[in-house]
This record gives sequence, structure tokens and C-alpha cells, in this order.
Amino acid sequence: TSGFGDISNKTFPETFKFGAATAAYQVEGAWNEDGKGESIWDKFVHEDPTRVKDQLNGDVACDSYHKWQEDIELLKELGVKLYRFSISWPRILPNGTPNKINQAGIDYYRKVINGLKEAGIEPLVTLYHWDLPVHLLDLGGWLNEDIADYFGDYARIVFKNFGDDVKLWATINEPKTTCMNGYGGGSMAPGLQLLADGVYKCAKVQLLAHAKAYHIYQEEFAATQKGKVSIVIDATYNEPASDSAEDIAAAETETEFNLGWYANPIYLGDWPEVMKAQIYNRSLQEGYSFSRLPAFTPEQVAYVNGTFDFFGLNMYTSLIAASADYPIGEPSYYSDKGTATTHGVDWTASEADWLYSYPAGMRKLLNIVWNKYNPGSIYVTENGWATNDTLADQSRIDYLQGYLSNLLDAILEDGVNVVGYTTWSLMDNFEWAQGYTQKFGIIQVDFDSPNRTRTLRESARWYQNLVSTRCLVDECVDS
Ligand code: PNW
Repeated sequence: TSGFGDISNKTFPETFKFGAATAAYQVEGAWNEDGKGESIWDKFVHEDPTRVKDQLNGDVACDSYHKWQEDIELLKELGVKLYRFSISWPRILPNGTPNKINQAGIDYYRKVINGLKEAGIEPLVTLYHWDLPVHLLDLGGWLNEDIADYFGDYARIVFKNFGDDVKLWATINEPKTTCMNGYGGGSMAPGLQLLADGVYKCAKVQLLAHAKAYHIYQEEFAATQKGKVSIVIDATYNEPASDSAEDIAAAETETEFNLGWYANPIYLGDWPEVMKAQIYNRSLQEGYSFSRLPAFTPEQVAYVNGTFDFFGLNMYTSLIAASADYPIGEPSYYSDKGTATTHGVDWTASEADWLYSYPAGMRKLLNIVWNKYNPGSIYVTENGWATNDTLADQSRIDYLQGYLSNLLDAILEDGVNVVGYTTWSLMDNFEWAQGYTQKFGIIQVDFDSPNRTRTLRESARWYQNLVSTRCLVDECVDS
């Protein structure tokens, strides 16, 4: 079945926070204005425009660097009480080091945060949504453990400047997608293809960097600022392809190599056992004398373990997982994992080739996260749908309604403490290697006009109604 149950006719709890999300490189533009340094995305798209499907880039994007007031007006119009956005590291520290702070960058985010405050909208701020300063790439980027120290210095400056007004922090957005696409497949900056030897090191460095920022907050800011810090992890719900023991194990392995890869070290301590065992065994058979999965020292396990105040979950889609044989040959994350994945035949396709709608996966994944990791509370920090440019985006409404109904069931029926939701995205933006060919916004942006005119889609009207009624259907009963 497609997993569509009846849409819940209960209301969302009064305390539940609805919001919307964006990320700096995808919306800001002004890539070289007012002292901003070059990021790895600036370099990646300028060096070889063919890396992006429409050969366009984020030089201007939604021009939110200049149009932030308009963005806040749109948030107000939607009625949301939460806005997730990210800070551009090289806008604050042009070469990534604390040696030179760009005051214009500080001023920009200060204005945005003040504007949100006046509008009664709470900021949820991501420190790193993929735009590493180029200078730090020259040092090895996320393959060099020293980057954790640089990240700590950057985080301290941000906490110090904005922590009086920002109480929800996400350190790193989707370390898995960064490492798999930036250091594995190579479709994203910095474009390295190190699926066997780079992706696990990248993961370790990002986890150490996250933990560093978390500890700095706890030691230097938590007592006075009283905010919450966590990481944002993207994950799929993985359904076994059949009732066979092999496929059931494959779905579990799929989850451990994706969600567990990052969540286990932070919420339980250390890599998942199945990753340790399978990567070590494959490495030996491939001729290595060591595991390609770099071990955490016991001190590092303890340093990373427990570095969360909530769970930030990006959830878009699900997979059907089966066990698969990968003969020993080219070493790779995929052969280490040993699964084959597809999507359900009756799941609706979006404009993005990886994104299919399976609403029940939302409830199932929330239960897994809740029961396995005991995070105390969960924010769904991204969830959204890709369409073409149309304003009549009924497929997005169907998707959001189905996923949010399952999210609500998880809260009311299963007791999962989901406290907030920021849909991806507030508006169309630069969709990385897909350029402007895929639209994720509930608000349309006209990238052909210098104004970057923003227009509410039908889904934005629908979301506006949901936010004000807390109800997914025409009429709700009290929850
Ligand atoms: C997110 N998946 O990445 C990113 O955080 C956003 O910046 C991006 O615009 C958005 O998704 C839409 O692509 C993901 O395969 C990419 O499950 C792929 C997956 C999940 C998240």
C-alpha cells in the first residue's frame, strides 16, 4: 500500500511550532559583497559551471542578503513562529579563522535576528550548511581533524554575538549528505570522489567538530544563554523488501549505515557495530591492514557521546532495502553496506529523482528515532517536496498533508515528543547540483526578474491555513 492512511482530524498541540527553512548559500547571494570570503560552493560552481545542471550558481540566488525584510514579511504572512536559516561561515570569518572577523557579516545576521524578534518568530540557526571557507579546504577540509578546532572557534564567535537572542542551534546540517556527495560521489563541493577512503574520515571529522561546538556552548554559554544545541541528521525510513531474514537484516543495516552512522556516536556512543564489523572485514579482504572506518579513541567516544539537547531530523523519503552481494573488488561505502535499495512501486514520484512520497515512513522513522536514541525532543528541521515552477502545486499539498498527518499520529498515538517542524523550503532556491531546475519552495521565486519576485503557491496558502487552525482537514476535533 502507499501508506496513505486517513488524514488525522485531530489538532496539533498548542505548543507545537510550525516553521520554514532555508540555507545561506541557497538563498543569500551577495557571494562576494561586504567582505565575505569565498566558500567551497563559490569555488565549485565558478571553476566549472557544468557541475550544475543549468550551469547557474548561487551568486545572487534569492538575493536574501538584500531582501531579508521581504523574507520576514513572508514568514509573518504564513503565520509561522519558527524560522530555520543558516549562517555563512565565510561571511563571518572570510578565511575561516578567527583572526579576521567581518563586521558587515555580523551586522547582517544581527539585522535578520532583530527583525525576526520583532516579528515574534523564533530563529533556529544552523552554523554549517555546506559553505566551508576555501582556506580551510586548502588545509584538507573535512578530511583534516584540525577543522574541528576551527569550527569551534567559529561557533564561539557566533554564540557570543547572537546567543542572547538565538536559543536553538544546529551545528552541522546533514553530515551524511556532505560526506557522501562532497567527499564520496563528488556531485557537491568540494567534488572529491573518495567513496572508500574519504567518506568515513569526513564523518569522523564532522562529528568531532559538532562535539567541539557543543562542548564550547555548554562550558562557556549555556549557563547564561540557556539555549539548546544539536546536529541535524537526514535519514530515510527503510522498509525490508520481503519477510526474509536477509532483507530484514538489510533494512536494519541500511538504517545503521545512514541514520546510525551519525546518530549512534552522538546519542549512544561510537559507530554502529555492523559498520565496524563489515568495513573492517571488507578492508582486510581488499588488502588493507586496517579498517577504512577510522576508530574513535575511547576519549573521542566519550567526547562525542551525549552532545545533544534535541534531535534535528531531516526527513523526505523512504527506501525499500534488500540484501545484495558485492564481490570483492573496488572498495566503496556501497559494498561495505551490502544492500540494494529502491522505492515502492506505488509511491508518488517528485521532480527530484531521489524523492518519492511514502507518508507512513514519517511516523515509522520518528518512532525509531524516539525509541532508539531517547533524544527528549525532536524537531523535524526539513521535510518537503520538489515540483516544477507551477503555482498550482497540489502534489506538494498532498505530500505535506500525508507526512504531517503521520507526524501528528506519532505525537498523539505513539507519544513521540515532536515539538517543531520547519518545512523545506520557505521559497525556491539554488538546489545545489540541480541549480534552479527543481523547486522546493512553498513560495515561488522568479529567478528571471532582478526583483526575485516571491509569490505564494497554493501550498503556501494551505500551510498558512494549517498554521492558524492547527488542523489538517476541513474540521478538526480537539486532540
Ligand atoms: C537536503 N535524501 O538534502 C538539504 O539539506 C537541502 O539543502 C536541500 O535543498 C534539500 O534537501 C532538497 O534536496 C537532502 O536523499 C538531500 O534523502 C537528499 C536527501 C535528503 C536530504
